[in-house]
Amino acid sequence: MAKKKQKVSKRTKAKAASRKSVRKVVKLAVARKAKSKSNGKSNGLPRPSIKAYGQDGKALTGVRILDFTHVQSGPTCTQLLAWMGADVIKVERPGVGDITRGQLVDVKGADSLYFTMLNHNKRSITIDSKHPQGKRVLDELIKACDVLVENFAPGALDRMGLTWEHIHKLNPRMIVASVKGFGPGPYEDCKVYENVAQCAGGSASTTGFREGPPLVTGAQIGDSGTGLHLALGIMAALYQRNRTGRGQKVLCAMQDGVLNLARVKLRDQQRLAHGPLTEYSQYGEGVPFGVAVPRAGNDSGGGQPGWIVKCKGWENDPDAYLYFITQAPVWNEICDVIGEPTWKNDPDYATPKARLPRLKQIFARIEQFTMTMTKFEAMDLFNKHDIPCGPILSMKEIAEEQSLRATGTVVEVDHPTRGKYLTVGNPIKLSDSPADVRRSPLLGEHTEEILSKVLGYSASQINEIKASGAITAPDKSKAAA
Ligand code: CAO
Repeated sequence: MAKKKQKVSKRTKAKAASRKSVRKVVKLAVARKAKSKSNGKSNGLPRPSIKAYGQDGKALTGVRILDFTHVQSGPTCTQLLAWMGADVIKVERPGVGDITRGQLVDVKGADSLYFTMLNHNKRSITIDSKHPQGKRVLDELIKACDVLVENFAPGALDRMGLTWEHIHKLNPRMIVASVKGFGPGPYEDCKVYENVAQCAGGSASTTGFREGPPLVTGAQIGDSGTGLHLALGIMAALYQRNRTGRGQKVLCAMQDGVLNLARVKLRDQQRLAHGPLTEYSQYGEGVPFGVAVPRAGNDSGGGQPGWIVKCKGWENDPDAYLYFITQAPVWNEICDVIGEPTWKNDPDYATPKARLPRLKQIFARIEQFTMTMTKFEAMDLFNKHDIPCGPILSMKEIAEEQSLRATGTVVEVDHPTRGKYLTVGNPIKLSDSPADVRRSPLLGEHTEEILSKVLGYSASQINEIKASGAITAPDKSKAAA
């Protein structure tokens, strides 16, 4: 009897095993079929969405950012991530907030444009990160977020107790992204602002006119430039996390970011060892080069010489100028348009090399011509002949430019305390993830919403946290009494 039972169970087992292997074969066949349907390029990704473009969420839908940034560099980064669909939770000090809320104020009692223009599409929660109860709330937020972004002074995050070790113990998937002024080295402990980075990153030394002092540029290459670099690093870390399951540190030093944007100047530094930089005006002017890359005025940074020339009205309008490029392939057209047809075959002008020592004189002739027309007329005329050039646009002209409004690059936003204002929208256009620009949050506007909806705290727990003083500013009247 026992033997019979044994035999039956052996048979049942064998049958089950064969059923299992049949199932396996069927599964493999299905997988193979699916693979062949997609041209053998099965990569484990979902099938293409059938929803209309722009209707299937945003690029970063589902990514939650714990935004500890302030001033400009960090907020630039998190604003970009927010425009791409991330849920950005900006943590601010109770009663104080990001210092820029109150800097360069134009409308009394309202958040400044400095703040509003860098913090769109975010939510604001106020937490005192040094208060024990505040620390507990932050720990919960760390568990609920994918990325922590910060640009505090060196060491400040650690002083809050938010070390890499602490964060990673709570959430091993967390990406911790930081902007600092300098990378590891002699200056790593220094606080840094925009212009310090422009100076330390090689931009200031190579900007301006040869005869003048170093110059900083209006474009915020130290702050916003580094914020852009950081956003790219975060994207890459998120992508890598899909494979590894773990977070990592992302560090962008402002000095490095500026140097990256000024890399053509490090190129020129090395070219100096092989002779003068012939495309710099000073070569044509016979001024010897020193040991370092000089300031190049308005010389173009590439192999096609360019300069800024005056246009009609320059005497009264500081922006009546045009950037003109003597691009070699259209040299004949340039000669014809400006009325110097003989230059086409003149050995002193016919080749780019022959022109290099004569650039000052060539641009003076071009300027004589452009001074007879407005910058916009000049732009129209030269572009008809494929000659590259660009009008110097003032911020007023840019603000009024309708084509920038049409693309969402310049956007009008309404704000409850300051009213309507213009801002720069997302300059990165994604066809399946269009950015809508929503106003910046008021200080602590979403504190309760985040505590209840993100962290799941009950009303009584929220009241308890409030009473502890961890999320509200101390009552000044009580303190004075
Ligand atoms: N609760 C409690 N304390 C908070 C807080 C919160 N929610 N948020 C910030 N703080 C505290 C910090 O912990 C820090 O305190 P400690 O010095 O005691 O540790 C303090 O606020 C000030 O932070 P900070 O030193 O970063 O700010 P700062 O105004 O002195 O310096 C800046 C500003 C920009 C120079 C500095 O943050 C910095 O060098 N950042 C890195 C580089 C950078 O991004 N620069 C570009 C800025 S944009 O131009």
